Amino acid sequence: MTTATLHRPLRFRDLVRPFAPMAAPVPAQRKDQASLSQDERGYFLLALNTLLRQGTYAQLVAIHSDMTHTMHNMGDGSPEAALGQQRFLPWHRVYLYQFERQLQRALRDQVPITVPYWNWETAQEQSVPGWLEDVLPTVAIGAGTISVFRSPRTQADLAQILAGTADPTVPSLATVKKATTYIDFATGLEGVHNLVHDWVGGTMDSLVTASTDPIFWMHHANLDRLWWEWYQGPQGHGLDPQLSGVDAIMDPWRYDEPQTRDIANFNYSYV
Ligand SMILES: [Cu+2]
Repeated sequence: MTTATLHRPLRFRDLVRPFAPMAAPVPAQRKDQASLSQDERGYFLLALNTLLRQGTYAQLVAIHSDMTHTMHNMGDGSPEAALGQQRFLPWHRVYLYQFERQLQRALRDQVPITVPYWNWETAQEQSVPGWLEDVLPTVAIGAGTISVFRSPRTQADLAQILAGTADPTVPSLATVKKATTYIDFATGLEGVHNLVHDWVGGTMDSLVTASTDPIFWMHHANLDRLWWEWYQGPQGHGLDPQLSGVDAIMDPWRYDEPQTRDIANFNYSYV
C-alpha cells in the first residue's frame, strides 16, 4: 500500500536531465521559488515524491503536529504561549533544515537541492506559485491520511495582509522589519505568518496538518530569510531569543538556541 503519493505523479519527462551529478555550492543556496529553473523544480519534486513514498515526509509532518514542542504562540497568554513566541523562529529554522537534509539525501547528495522560499513580499508572487498548484499530496497521519487542499479562510489578499490592513492585531511587514526587540520582531512576524496560513487555507489552516502542504516549507523559508535579514541588519543585530535550560533545546532535536543564530551552522545561505 502506498501511504503517500503526489496527486500528479512526477513523470521523467518533467526532468530535463534526470539525476545528473552537479557540484554543490557551499553553503547550499536557498533560492526564490520563482527563479528556479525547470531542472531545479524537477529535482525538488523528485526528492519530495521520494520522501512521500518512503514515509519520511509523514514523519516530518508528525513532528509539527505535536504541540508539546511549544513552537508557536498559541495566543492565549499562557506561559506556553510566551515560550512559543521565543521558540517560533529558531524551532522552525531547525525544522526546515531537517526537511532540507532529507531532500538532499533523497537525491543521494548528488544534486544541490534546497528549500526554495516563497517570496510573497513581491507583487509577482502574491498568489500560489503556478508549479505548486497541482502538487497536492496525500500524507499518512496517525491512523488516517490527509489530502492536501487549499481554500482561503480570509477575504484579504496577500498585499492587504502585508500592509497590515487585514487584521488590526497584526502589524504591517514594514513595521515588523523595524522592530528593535526580538520579541516584537518574532511576534509580529508570527502574526503575519498566521494570516498567510489563513490565506492559503485548507490543510495550511491547521497546526496539525499545515506541513502536509509542500508550500508550508517555502512559506517558512521566506520567514526564516526575513528573520536572517533583520538579524544581519542594524535593527536586529545581536538580538536573540531569551531561552535557557531545556527551553533552549529545539526538541525533538538536540540543537540549542545559540546554535540556531547563524545559518552557516546549517550550511545554507539565501540568494
Ligand atoms: Cu507556519
